[in-house]
Amino acid sequence: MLVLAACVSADRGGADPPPPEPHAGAPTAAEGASPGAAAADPDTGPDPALAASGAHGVTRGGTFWVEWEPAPAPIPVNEPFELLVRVYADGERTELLDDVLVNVTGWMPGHGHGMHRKARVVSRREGVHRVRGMLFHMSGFWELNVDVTRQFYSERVTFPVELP
Ligand SMILES: [Cu+2]
Repeated sequence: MLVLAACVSADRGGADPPPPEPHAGAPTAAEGASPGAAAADPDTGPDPALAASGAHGVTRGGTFWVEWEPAPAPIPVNEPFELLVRVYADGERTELLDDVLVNVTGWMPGHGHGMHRKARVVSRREGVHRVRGMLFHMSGFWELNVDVTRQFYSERVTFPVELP
């Protein structure tokens, strides 16, 4: 008992140095994480400003890789624009899928509203979906959502779009 007490006491006595060690370790871990976060994967962290000229990314379940480009580019404020959307099976975007459907919607999370109109796919040829009727009626931060459906299965990818 006395020995244990002494040991505990001794450990506590030596506990002053240990705290600095975890502290020293924590910053190291944080430093290690920062560069990784800074080196954002373009497939998962598109620049909202750049996304106004098109982007690509993977759906949340990791099944589909979506690539889109607006016309005109970049996306104009309060003017109709079209999108060309392609869906691939792989991140290298080499395997174009022609057996999927897409639906595109816009949302302004900061304002809690979407678009005033509903976009629709007007043609789908060889895996290229032409979406007409897009209209981002105000400047600011938009989310461009692409829902990809294959048979009865659907996954979404959200692209941040910043309009000046
Ligand atoms: Cu708004």
